[in-house]
Amino acid sequence: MKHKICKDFLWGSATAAYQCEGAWNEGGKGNNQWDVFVHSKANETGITGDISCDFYHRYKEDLRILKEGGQNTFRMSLSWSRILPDASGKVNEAGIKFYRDVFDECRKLGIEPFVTLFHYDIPEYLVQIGGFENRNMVFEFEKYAKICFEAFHDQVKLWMTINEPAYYTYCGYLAANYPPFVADFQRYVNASYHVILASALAVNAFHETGYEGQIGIVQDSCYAQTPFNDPENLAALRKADLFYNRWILDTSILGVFPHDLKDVLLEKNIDLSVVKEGDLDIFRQGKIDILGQNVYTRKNVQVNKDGITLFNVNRKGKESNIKEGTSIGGWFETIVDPTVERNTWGREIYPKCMYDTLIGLKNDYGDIPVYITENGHGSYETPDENGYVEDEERIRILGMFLDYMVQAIDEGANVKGYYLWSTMDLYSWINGYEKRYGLVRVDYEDNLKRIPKKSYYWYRDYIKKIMNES
Ligand code: BGP
Repeated sequence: MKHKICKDFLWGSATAAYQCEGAWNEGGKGNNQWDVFVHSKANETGITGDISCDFYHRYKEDLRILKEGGQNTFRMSLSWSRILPDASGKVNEAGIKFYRDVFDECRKLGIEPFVTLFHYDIPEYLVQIGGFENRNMVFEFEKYAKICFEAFHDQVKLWMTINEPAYYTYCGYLAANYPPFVADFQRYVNASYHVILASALAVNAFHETGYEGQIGIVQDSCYAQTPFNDPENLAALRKADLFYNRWILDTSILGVFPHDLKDVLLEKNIDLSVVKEGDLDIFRQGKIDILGQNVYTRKNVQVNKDGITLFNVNRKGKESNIKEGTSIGGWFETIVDPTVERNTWGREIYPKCMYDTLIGLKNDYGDIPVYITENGHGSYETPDENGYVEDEERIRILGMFLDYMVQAIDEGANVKGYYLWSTMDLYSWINGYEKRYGLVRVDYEDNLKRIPKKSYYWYRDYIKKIMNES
């Protein structure tokens, strides 16, 4: 049987500005939320993204290696504070030049750039006004987005507004493991609302420019599921689905709020005065063209009966027994399923969530084009004496995810591209540099030398084989 993968399918890998660029105080860049955090006392490990893998100076080498690995597209994000370094609103021309040079290099090599405007790194002067808790942030984001469209529209045709709104505000305002380290449901709702409003404004602004291209948002969670079939658990499933997915998918794809979202939030006495008159029009006018879907793991849930709200995040990998999980008192809790393999950080390895999510999206939202914007496997790694890593575990696991993606495409899912996280080893937010995801090893002890891993060659061959069968 021939697979139904389109001939112009994009096969690539992904990065984000703060995690790979380095050059944190070079080229006129201003400080952002992560620069300030990693240089503060709150950063217990002292690990920073100051240099990281130094993509800023080595992008030509990284793009060449990517291309040689059979990939035809590269996902990256723009550093907001490299483009607008301070509150004056003056554009940093050196920042624009850097990104134009990167895109030129992409075009020269036949690599399609796939660009996210915001991946977790708010400029510090906007943190000072309260970040996304402040409604003005949405207009700041719109301004920034317009500057980017203007500066790069001739080079970039595929845009994403915001990376993982749900996970970003979950970590920053509930689990309190990313800046600004808050655990407060009301503040979480306020920030989350402004994030999706900002995205809709930027989508609308892009459409108004009339520039060629498409724009979307990057959703992080896979579809929620429950093994139970009784009304109580199905109601819990719906709440989990609202919490993880629907507030982003319905507003971005359909331009409306989920019909039951308000009532569910009112159960928790959430003040919804953050929603202003006229906002609905913004959502209606800001519908996305394409969806970015990150795929890491499933959300397997049941009803929560003990009323306890808890967010478990494993920061320490093998030094900790903590299993990743969430419970929201009275709503739902994630299930610890002992039959499912977990990674070193306690996260479920459940490749079928790729298939379930893609088929779910098709059933619920029709044929919106979907890009798998991230799919990866984090692990500790030991290279041989030549620096070569035989990452068999990554190959085994990502192979299963990919096969499920192909199966979903064969069954009609409208998938246009796939980005493996990550192009090379890079900074892993609170997990630093020991947790690695890259197709290419970065030797932090030896001048940031790049050494393709076994998975790099495997991915190249997988792409070739599957395209031959399509
Ligand atoms: C996603 C983020 C990425 C990346 C990845 C792996 O949520 O979009 O930026 O970091 O997860 O996460 P981590 O590095 O925390 O393991």
